[in-house]
Amino acid sequence: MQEDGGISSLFDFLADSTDKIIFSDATNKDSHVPVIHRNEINAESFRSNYLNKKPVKLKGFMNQEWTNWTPDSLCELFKEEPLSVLVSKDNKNFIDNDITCERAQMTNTQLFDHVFHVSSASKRLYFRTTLPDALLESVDQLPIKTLLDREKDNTSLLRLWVGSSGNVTPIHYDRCHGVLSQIIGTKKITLFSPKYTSDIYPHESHSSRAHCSRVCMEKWIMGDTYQREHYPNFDRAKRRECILEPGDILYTPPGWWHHVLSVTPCASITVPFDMKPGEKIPPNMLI
Ligand SMILES: O=C(O)CCC(=O)C(=O)O
Repeated sequence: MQEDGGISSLFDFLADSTDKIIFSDATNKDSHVPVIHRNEINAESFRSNYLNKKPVKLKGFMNQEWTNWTPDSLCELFKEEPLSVLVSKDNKNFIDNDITCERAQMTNTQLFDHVFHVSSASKRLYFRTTLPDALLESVDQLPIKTLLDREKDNTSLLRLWVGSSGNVTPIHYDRCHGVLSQIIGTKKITLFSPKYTSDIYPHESHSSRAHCSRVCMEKWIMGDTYQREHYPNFDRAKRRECILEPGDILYTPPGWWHHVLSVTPCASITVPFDMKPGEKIPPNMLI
């Protein structure tokens, strides 16, 4: 697949899927997240151009050993434990709460066989877990740490995400710097600047979902009457799109809204870096 211009080449791949709509909807006002190769950036230029400013896709920042992980070798890391896995109530959207998801217990082979070898459309699964030691060692080697200048971050915040093709993490923002590192499979991420917050229609500020949008992007794009009537300004929010493939890393600044679609079965690692005192807090995080 080509670099981010490869969005159109995903059409065939998604034939007969409603997700196709997302790929076909790109308009002139949408744009792609910039792509930077390791030899084109250093810590200083990263800080002046991207840190706390805008998302960027980074290539060449993951060691080979990361992308050598396979479904089978990841599966082996979990053979001792029964796994608690998210099952989406609408078989599409995954937020870790009782409104959106239930939990199922299964063994490592049941999970990995289902996600990677069974057609997942009937029952999509998302497994989100802290990192086993073998993966933590790989994260310690992550060259992106030199860009972010964060050597001593809290490793308990790191997560491995293993999920089915078609899984959606709906539009939300995080309070930390996000580093989404793709190990297996392809994800499509759509991002919106915090300046579009009113067009994103967040849940009430006092609710536990204040960092989540009320808009269902897929339904909105397909012209769903309820969505169009209740969230009429959603298309004022300029979308930035990014395709992540194994070895790619997406940096997302705090407060940036994002929507993540797993285009294929995927394994990714999220490396959240807390904001430092003195960093400018986006207005949507202050509400
Ligand atoms: O990969 C996903 O499904 C969601 C990841 C995400 O939202 C994040 O890293 O902030």
